[in-house]
Amino acid sequence: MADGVAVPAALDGLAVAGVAAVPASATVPAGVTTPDSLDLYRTMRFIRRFEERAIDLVRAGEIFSGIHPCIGQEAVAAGACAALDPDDIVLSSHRGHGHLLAKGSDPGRVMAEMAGRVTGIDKGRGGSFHPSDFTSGVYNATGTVGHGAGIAAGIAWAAAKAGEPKVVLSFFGDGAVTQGALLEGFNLAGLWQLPVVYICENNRYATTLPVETAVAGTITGRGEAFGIPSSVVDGQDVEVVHAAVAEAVARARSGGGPSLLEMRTYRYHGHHTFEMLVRLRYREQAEIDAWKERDPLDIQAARVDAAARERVDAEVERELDEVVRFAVDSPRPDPADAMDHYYADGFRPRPGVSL
Ligand SMILES: Cc1ncc(C[n+]2csc(CCOP(=O)(O)OP(=O)(O)O)c2C)c(N)n1
Repeated sequence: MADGVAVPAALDGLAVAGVAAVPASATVPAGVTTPDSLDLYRTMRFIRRFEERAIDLVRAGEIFSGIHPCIGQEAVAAGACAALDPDDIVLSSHRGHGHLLAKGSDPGRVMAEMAGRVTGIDKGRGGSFHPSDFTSGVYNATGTVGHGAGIAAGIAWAAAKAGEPKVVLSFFGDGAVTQGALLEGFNLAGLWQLPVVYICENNRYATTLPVETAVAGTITGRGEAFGIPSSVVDGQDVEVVHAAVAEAVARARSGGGPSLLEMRTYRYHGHHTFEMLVRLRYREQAEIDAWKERDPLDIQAARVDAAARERVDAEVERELDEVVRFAVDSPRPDPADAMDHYYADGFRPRPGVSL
């Protein structure tokens, strides 16, 4: 594990100021296994190439609805999920492919879901935006920005009541911190000391809205207001992310309550692949280029053996060939089944009530 990295002067003024102060002290807590640096690199490489392949499928018309790529933000998903146990729960968002893959979802079934195929994790009903995968512990990503924070508190409360040692990791963007529902979730998590780790992926934009034009005060201040230990983390460095999340997870698991971690990161692509068609002028190319100077894959690649990294890159390509083949070759749902799988097994709406 690295001891943390200094933030280059080139990034001053891009809202990463203050990042260096936090990761330097982020160390993996005693008793927690340190992930292998090459494994972390592999997860990030897999997420990036998976999404690049998915963008190809959008262009080819195999994925109809487009996607929200997390390219550039891979260190957050990879580092955070590496700090979880298989039984822990992840609440994701509309930008959730990286969370699913890092938590252990079957990549072929995730791609098939994005392509609307019956072999997908939600039988092709959830698509790229609203996936859930109960086998890997990734619960439904609601389309309503900010609402996952309350659902996370509810799941954590239920687990605590049941005496299960689960931790819930709730991902959301900087746009979500302006939603009232998120503060309701923070309040309950703080009040009842629930085992939730809130992770804000501050990629600086909510669709086209820059964070500094939308968010009053600070993001961490919102956690502190509810008595939740809150800190800013360098979201470009997967080992720093892992150490910070591992510390928060250990505290939550031992009854120490919630945490809020604001990960400073950046998305290279548009908000959604519709930006491939429409050039939205809300950020300068120079800003994108400056963030690419601290690309999360490059930071991690410098820590691993070059030959091992090349081997991993080749393995990832071979695996993704299979993933894409599986998704594209899988059948689409039969329109006659359109109303199936709306409800949880065993649940039926009351007669006369339409939900
Ligand atoms: C309550 C609510 N308001 C608006 C929207 C429309 N919307 C979808 S994604 C998005 C931007 C979210 O930005 P952020 O939370 O920063 O996440 P990011 O897209 O950057 O990952 C918005 C406004 C929504 N889905 N829900």
